Amino acid sequence: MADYQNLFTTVQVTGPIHHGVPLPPGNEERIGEKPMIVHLLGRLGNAQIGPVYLGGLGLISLILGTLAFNIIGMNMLASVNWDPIQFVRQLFWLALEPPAPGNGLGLAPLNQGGWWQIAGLFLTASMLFWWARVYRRARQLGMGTHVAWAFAAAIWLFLVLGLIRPVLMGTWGESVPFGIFPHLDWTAAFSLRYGNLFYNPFHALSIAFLYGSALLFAMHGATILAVGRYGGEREIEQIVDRGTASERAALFWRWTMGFNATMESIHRWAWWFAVLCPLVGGIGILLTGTVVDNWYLWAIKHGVAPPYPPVFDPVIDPATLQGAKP
Ligand code: 07D
Ligand code: 07D
Repeated sequence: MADYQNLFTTVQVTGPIHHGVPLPPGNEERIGEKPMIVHLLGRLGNAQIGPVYLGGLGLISLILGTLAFNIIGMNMLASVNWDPIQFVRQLFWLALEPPAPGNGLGLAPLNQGGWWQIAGLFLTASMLFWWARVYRRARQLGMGTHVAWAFAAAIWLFLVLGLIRPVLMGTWGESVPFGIFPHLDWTAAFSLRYGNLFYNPFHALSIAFLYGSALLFAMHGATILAVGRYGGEREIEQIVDRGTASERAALFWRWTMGFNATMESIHRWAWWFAVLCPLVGGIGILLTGTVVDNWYLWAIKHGVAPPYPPVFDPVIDPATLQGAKP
């Protein structure tokens, strides 16, 4: 028996090409006046490609981002003696490292972190221009700026990791290298150096929001697909009427858990969970090394973690040992 199922299949209805609403005066023309229909992309999302709005902010952001990306790539290529084979083979291990800790906040020689500083400057500027683009595009379409503020939460963590905290610590050496595995090594080393990030309550909160985001996304995606047979993804006409897919979706959760979201509130939950993940994370990173030097000892002091039973020697703060300070 043919069953209605929608986990992998999509219906692609192709109508007249749609350009979207006109933009207010002061905007540029959109690029790609003859949009394309790509069937394979239609299986993922919408089949129509373009038109796209580039604009000044978009152009600057793309140029700066490309510059940063190329500086990082060229430095990685130089680190394997300009050998393209080794570049591909070792790509995941290659890095563009920040200046050494001893250099403080000054400009470093190009090959001792200077390129990292330039790439970081371009990447940061590119990100901020893209943020401004997201903000302005939303305004020009008469939308709220919710996407921009959610993006700002991610940029906040990014700035804490690579700019704000290093400046507070007084050295670029505290910031993250560019590179796939090198940035993971940095993350592990950071946790170890500051006494195990698991004892940082903001890291724990960030994880709860990360896992919560995945849970909410799974519940929401599943619920809407489950009422797709009643047109549940067509939210507007669903909100007010009895007997709709929307009402079934709500009843499903009320009868399963005793409580349900509404068509609006579920998106608010999603927004807050996603936003709070990097937002509280950034607070946790900002406190590390500036206010709290060792999260494990902090946790013992505040009764968060139990001290080891007295059969062991007392735990010594490694920062008090000889050779710990540079
Ligand atoms: C799926 C949207 C698409 C985005 C993608 C990322 C680049 C980098 C450039 C080599 C969910 C595009 C990647 C442009 C290439 C160069 C120079 C988003 C989706 C596909 N990380 N991290 C990854 C970044 C930090 C950590 C992957 C960026 C912190 C751990 C990818 C930043 C810490 C793990 C990546 C950043 C940290 C990763 C997949 C910036 C703590 C993994 C990302 C700008 C937060 C995972 C090999 C993904 C992995 C992973 C990018 C920062 C920890 C390369 C751009 C310093 C533990 N990180 N990361 O899917 O597989 O995101 O690593 O701050 O296990 Mg990371
Ligand atoms: C990275 C925001 C910046 C990204 C931006 C995007 C481009 C791409 C290109 C389009 C993700 C820029 C995009 C440039 C353009 C294209 C192609 C957001 C970012 C602006 N941890 N941990 C977190 C867990 C441990 C450590 C957060 C779990 C260990 C450090 C998250 C575990 C140690 C840091 C989290 C675990 C450790 C974190 C990240 C388990 C390592 C951070 C949230 C189960 C041994 C970061 C407070 C996020 C943070 C962070 C999860 C373990 C270290 C919740 C589940 C104990 C140093 N960890 N972690 O949104 O905020 O990232 O901590 O073990 O800095 Mg952790």
